[in-house]
Amino acid sequence: MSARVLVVDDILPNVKLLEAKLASEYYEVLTATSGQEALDKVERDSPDIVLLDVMMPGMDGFEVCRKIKENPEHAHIPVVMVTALTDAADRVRGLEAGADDFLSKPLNDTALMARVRSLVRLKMTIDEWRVRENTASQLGVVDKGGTAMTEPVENARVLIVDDQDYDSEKVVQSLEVDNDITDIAKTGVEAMERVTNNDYDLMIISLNLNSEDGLRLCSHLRSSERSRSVPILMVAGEEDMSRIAHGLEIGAHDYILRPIDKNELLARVRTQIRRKRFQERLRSTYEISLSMALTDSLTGLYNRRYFEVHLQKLLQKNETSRKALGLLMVDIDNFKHVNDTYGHAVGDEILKEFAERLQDKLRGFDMVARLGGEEFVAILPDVTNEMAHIVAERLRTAIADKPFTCKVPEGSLKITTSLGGTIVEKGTVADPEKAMKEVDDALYAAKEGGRNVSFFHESGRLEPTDFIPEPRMFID
Ligand code: GH3
Ligand code: MG
Ligand code: MG
Repeated sequence: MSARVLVVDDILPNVKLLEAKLASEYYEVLTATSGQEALDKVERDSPDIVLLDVMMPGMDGFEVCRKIKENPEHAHIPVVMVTALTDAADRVRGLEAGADDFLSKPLNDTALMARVRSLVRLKMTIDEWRVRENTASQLGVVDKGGTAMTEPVENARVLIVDDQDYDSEKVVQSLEVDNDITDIAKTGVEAMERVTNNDYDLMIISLNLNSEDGLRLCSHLRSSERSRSVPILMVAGEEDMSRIAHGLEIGAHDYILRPIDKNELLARVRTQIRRKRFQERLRSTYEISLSMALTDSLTGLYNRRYFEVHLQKLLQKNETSRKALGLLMVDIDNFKHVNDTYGHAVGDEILKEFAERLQDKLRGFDMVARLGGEEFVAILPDVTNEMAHIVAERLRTAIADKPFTCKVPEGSLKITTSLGGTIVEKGTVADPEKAMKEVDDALYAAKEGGRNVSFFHESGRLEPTDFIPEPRMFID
């Protein structure tokens, strides 16, 4: 996963050192040597994460962090304070300024990379929801400004998994300040049971359980449907650094070292709860708004209105992205004939099933919309030419290879579809009309070419024989 990291330090050799480490892991690195320069770059280059030195002349790291977090446009960019200070009071000051984490100098490489990776992953998830909510707000179905992270942190429900009474008591006491409800589980089995019966906002898990591996439990909770989106805060000792790194890798959100500092714990807990609630709100307003105005009532797919705004956004994103984007126009062949022969109701049945088959054959983050009539469109982010061709042929055969069951005397109808495609290369200036004209022309060529065929703007007609799946070794 590539991401843009902004490194801020007033001492140039420190900047260079971090830049080299991150660049060797294929991160794109931006640098700044003062607080003001850092703020300018946040504004201009929207980094995915900021590594921020605390001690700088003029504006110090705390102030820079506060300024980033005060701006609703930037509040969700994770900030990691890089500091020589190990004093708990300073950590708390940083967390209060909104920092997402701390790293101490000299930097431990494992901790650095694990941290950067897990915070970037979190940000990208939130980014995705922000783009979608933003689309919704442009369409006027949700309030503008809904993308600021201003959720309350109190009255949360927290699960503590720890068999050391001393630690769990300390956690319970710390969280009382926020009026949180806490449950304690002493074993993994107990934890899984609790999770099945309750909705938690956060799970705090010890990596030093007596009878089992806390990491295994974290991984279990990550993969279980019920607890997948509940953040995990790990509790461990300094000597567990590599296991902590592993935990962040498999999806835990944060960690705290023993002896637990109550203020630090509270600050970290609040950050996780705020993020979770923020993400939940984005998701739910998004879902409500969509069902209100942006879907097609017959097929449940996105409608043209949503598609046009979303395509514009994705194309704009594509200007600076490293990935190409595929666009497919999919139109049922001779559909008028179906309607004229069997009536509109049968036509509608076919349209529904057609939409389901398309959706079935696409990835979760591909987007398919019904433009109107029997004309559909799919956006495939992050594809190569070859992948886009495979997808087009997969969609074509998903329609042609199996007759559609519907209320006709024959019991089913053979339906085919033609597809027009284009690839928008990375770094292309956004031009939705041009992309749409390309797929339109390609679709026209597919129809001219006899129908039940895929045609790409760049590479012409696809030969179905090039896309036959490998024969199976054993055929029964
Ligand atoms: P081609 O292979 O060239 O695409 O031919 P076609 O007949 O599919 O295309 P044409 O655009 O001439 O006709 C589209 C038909 O789709 C017209 C109309 O009968 C039908 N249609 C459009 N919207 C709906 C709908 O919502 N429900 C039903 N049942 N039919 C629809
Ligand atoms: Mg048609
Ligand atoms: Mg048509």
